[in-house]
Amino acid sequence: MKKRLLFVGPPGAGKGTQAARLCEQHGMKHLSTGDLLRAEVAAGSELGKEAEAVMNRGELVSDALVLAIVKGQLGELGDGGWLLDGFPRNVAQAEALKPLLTEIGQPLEAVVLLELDDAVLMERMLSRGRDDDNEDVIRHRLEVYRDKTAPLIEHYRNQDLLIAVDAQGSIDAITARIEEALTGG
Ligand code: B4P
Repeated sequence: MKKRLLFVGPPGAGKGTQAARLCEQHGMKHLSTGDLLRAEVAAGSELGKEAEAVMNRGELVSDALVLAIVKGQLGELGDGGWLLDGFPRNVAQAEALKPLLTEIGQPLEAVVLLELDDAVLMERMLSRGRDDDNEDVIRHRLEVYRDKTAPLIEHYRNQDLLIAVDAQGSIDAITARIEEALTGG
């Protein structure tokens, strides 16, 4: 199975949910920029204070801040495989990531795109109830996704790395779909 991965998809598509399961089942390291940012917010660090307002507006945190966090974690990736969840979020972050992975001798093997309708995304996020999960903010996050993150789909398709997976259905069914896609089935 391919084990050096990125997850891309609209907010609420289930990237965090599926990434945690896949990493647990296959002994891979899970690196979620959303979780790392929320940990900084909870710790009340300077970085967290800067990120909190941006996240609660549904905007993307600055590339410099996210890259600083990711760079600090790359040494911890190990050699059992890894999954970057929610990063990169735009083409600039993707371009910054590539040489960092080359430097550690661990190039990317696949980019999993989780695809889901807006109505289902909205429903899932409203029931999750995180601080940045109210209807206006979610709408804005969907716009930001289309504007800034969706261009990554073409970016990685052109590099022959993109695998699109239908993210509708039960959590188990989606995990099975992802595993099948990653083993070339
Ligand atoms: P993230 O933490 O990445 O979260 P997300 O996109 O909102 O959700 P995800 O797709 O992981 O969905 P989840 O599994 O939770 O981003 C949050 C914010 O952080 C961003 O808006 C941004 O401000 C900032 N940020 C993060 N990375 C950044 C970067 N690289 N650059 C700049 N800013 C960055 O699932 C959603 C809900 O659905 C859950 O309640 C789950 O239980 C449920 N669910 C999942 N699968 C389901 C299924 N199959 N059926 C029913 N419910 C399901």
